[in-house]
Amino acid sequence: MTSRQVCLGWHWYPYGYARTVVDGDGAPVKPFPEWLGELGRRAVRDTLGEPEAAYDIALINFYDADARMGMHRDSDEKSGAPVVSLSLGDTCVFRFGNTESRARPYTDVELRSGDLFVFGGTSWSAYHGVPRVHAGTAPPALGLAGRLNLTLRVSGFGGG
Ligand SMILES: O=C(O)CCC(=O)C(=O)O
Repeated sequence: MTSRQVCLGWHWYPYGYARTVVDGDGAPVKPFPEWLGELGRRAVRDTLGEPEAAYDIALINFYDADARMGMHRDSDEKSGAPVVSLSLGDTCVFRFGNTESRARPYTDVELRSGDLFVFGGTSWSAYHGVPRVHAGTAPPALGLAGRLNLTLRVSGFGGG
């Protein structure tokens, strides 16, 4: 992965979560804001009609023109609640694969600024990645050079 990442609520590192930036400066992780939790709940309500889950993690990835994210699965959370992904800035190619391996079959879709994507049910454990960013395609009014992606997740860790 060559995107740059910051986390809210819980800090992800390969391959687990911590309350501090254990693989960086050791600082406490920044809080997860309530408005992002509401955005996650609303997305799941509107797309899947599923009962509301308590979102408590945001992984925020910044992609410059050369950044990529390899095929992987999100499997370090204890909850199987849908993952909500929100894209801002440059358009990317998002590769959505299968649940067995990083290899084909997969589908490439373009995620544009403002697109919201929900991985629920069996899709929750599908391999996925970002093989390409189309530099310079962000809406000018956003004032963002590059791509930001936020994924909202439910840790299921309990205890707050
Ligand atoms: O940037 C994206 O659209 C995908 C992000 C992702 O796969 C992740 O955070 O696990």
